[in-house]
Amino acid sequence: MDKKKEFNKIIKDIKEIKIQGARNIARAALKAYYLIPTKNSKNKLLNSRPTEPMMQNVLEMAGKKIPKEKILNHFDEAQKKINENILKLIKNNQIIFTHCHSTNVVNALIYAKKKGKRFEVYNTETRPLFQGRKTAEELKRAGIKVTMFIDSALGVALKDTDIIFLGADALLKSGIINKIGSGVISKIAKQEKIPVYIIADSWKLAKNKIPIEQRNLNEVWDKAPKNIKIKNPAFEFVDKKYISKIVSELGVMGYLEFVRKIQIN
Ligand code: RUB
Repeated sequence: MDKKKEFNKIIKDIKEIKIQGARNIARAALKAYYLIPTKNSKNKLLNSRPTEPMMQNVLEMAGKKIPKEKILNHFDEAQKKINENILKLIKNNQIIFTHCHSTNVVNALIYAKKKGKRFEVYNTETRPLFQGRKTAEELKRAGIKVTMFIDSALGVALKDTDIIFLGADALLKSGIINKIGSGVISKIAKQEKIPVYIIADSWKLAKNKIPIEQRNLNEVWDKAPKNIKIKNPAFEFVDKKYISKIVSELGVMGYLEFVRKIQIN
């Protein structure tokens, strides 16, 4: 495939959510940028998903001539540290709840399993695009016991849950943004006294205001009758007061400590 074709294919796949999750989007955007490293391609990439700070951050670094290897290596190096950090949090025989699909979360759980931790996972299917199925399949392939619930059963699922791991798309001073549903999960968790851990690479820090992405209405109801109003917000804010700890490559920290460490404005 020539460079232009490959570049356009990556943009198309990001727009159509074939490439999904903050980390995968940032990685794919970098790959595309290095194929055609111009200001124009950077703008095209930024516009393909304007709500992804990790993509914004890595493209900014790439534009500043920070060595390609240094940026590319970060993803796996950060994941390795996250994996080690998460290990300390999981106790044997726990039920861990997760939502949507987060590479940072899934990789860390697979690592914990490899290291001999015994636990099972409850997850949600995550309508309308069902990214929860991707999570369930990947965990199952790694030999982890998974039980999937429809989204509206999350209250039931949380009744048996010991600990919640959520990914993040954006890390803000006041909290995080993650897949729609993360807000209500965190509120129930607080009420039920279930700890909520955000598992995220610190490069997801948001330097600009991040709008909540509103997605295609057809995802919710294809060919819906004209007079029915549909909303499809894809992400949701989780206030720091609901976050027990954030697990990043920098360690396991309270949210305020983390904010101070990475200096979010
Ligand atoms: C994915 C999602 C993930 C974060 C973090 O939403 O909300 O929790 O992006 O993922 P979508 P990761 O599928 O709509 O992109 O850990 O992979 O960066």
